[in-house]
Amino acid sequence: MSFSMKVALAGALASSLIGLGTTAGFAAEVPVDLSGWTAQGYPGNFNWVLQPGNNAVRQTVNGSPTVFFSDYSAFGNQLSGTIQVATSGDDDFVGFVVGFNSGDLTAATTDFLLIDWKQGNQGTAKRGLALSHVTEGLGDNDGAWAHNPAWGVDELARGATLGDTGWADNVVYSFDIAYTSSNIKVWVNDVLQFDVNGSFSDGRFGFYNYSQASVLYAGITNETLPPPPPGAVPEPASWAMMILGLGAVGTIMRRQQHVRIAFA
Ligand SMILES: [Ca+2]
Ligand SMILES: [Ca+2]
Repeated sequence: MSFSMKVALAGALASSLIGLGTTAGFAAEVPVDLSGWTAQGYPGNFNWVLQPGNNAVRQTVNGSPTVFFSDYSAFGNQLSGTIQVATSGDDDFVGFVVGFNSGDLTAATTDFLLIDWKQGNQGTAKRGLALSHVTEGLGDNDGAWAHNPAWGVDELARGATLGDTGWADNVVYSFDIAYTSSNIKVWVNDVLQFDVNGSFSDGRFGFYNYSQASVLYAGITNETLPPPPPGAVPEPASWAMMILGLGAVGTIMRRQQHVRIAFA
């Protein structure tokens, strides 16, 4: 092969690689500046401390449900980073909210998703990773604690491999959360834990703690997801129907519930 042919081939190869890069994706993971995010919870029951560089945050209080949520909408985005419970103390809930709107913890009516992960079994609170639909706010009660549908927290799924496995002390886990109007996927350490279709609401990404101190989120990035393929049809059906059914049961059961008031 002549030198000129080699040059031409190399040029063609380079062009096709560039073409792949632009058409097939390789969307950039962009570091997220957390200085514009918002902390919410019950007064005196949370403390989200931004870390140097504004790309990590540590929550220090063992208290009622609290969130630290993004300054951009979650639809069409994938949030990634690491989560670590940087202590051997306690065994409670850490995780995320998705499609969250400011004020949702205490709102009477809500429509967001909760991804929570408990280290140990404790009374009605189950260890492991769960995905739930939250319809009546998220207080210090059997909704957040036991995923009781009577309190507007309806479990949609347990994690594929972590559904009955708690987080370990001081271990750094990677996470990825991809969210659209019709699907949510969640990976932990690159293992797909949830791939759930539904008819979801827009709102923010947020970090979530409940009754767990010393939780560090770091190396946070965001990636814009490619648009859904043409003709992709959302599937609002199955879990929405299930929630309607559970909602009816929840209404009947509501009177029997007790509010949790102590952090254990
Ligand atoms: Ca606790
Ligand atoms: Ca505990």
